[in-house]
Amino acid sequence: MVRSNKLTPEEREQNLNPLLSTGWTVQSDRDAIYKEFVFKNFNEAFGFMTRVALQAEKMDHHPEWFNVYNKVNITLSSHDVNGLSQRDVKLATFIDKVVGK
Ligand code: H2B
Repeated sequence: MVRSNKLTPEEREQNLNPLLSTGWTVQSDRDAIYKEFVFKNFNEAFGFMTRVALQAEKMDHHPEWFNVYNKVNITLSSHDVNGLSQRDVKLATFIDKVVGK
């Protein structure tokens, strides 16, 4: 299993900044990104979660998330490097693609 390293300042500029412009934010208390997604109802939210879950399992990279009814709050970080890696960038990009925004 190839695990990627913590993002360098250059990678943050190149790969992380585009995600911040779609609504992801860097947590103030840890090196992780966070975004809240709102859907029409639970069915839409859970359908979204199912698609993300299948991709996460394929990547062996899993979200920290919290769902209530139509809202899904997602935090991404790479526990093995105690911070952000390219795996977080890849999963966040996939998640944005699933919701189409
Ligand atoms: N998910 C996330 N977000 N970070 C990790 O470091 C991580 C993971 N590590 N999923 C994986 C699983 C590791 O625990 C397994 C053993 O490959």
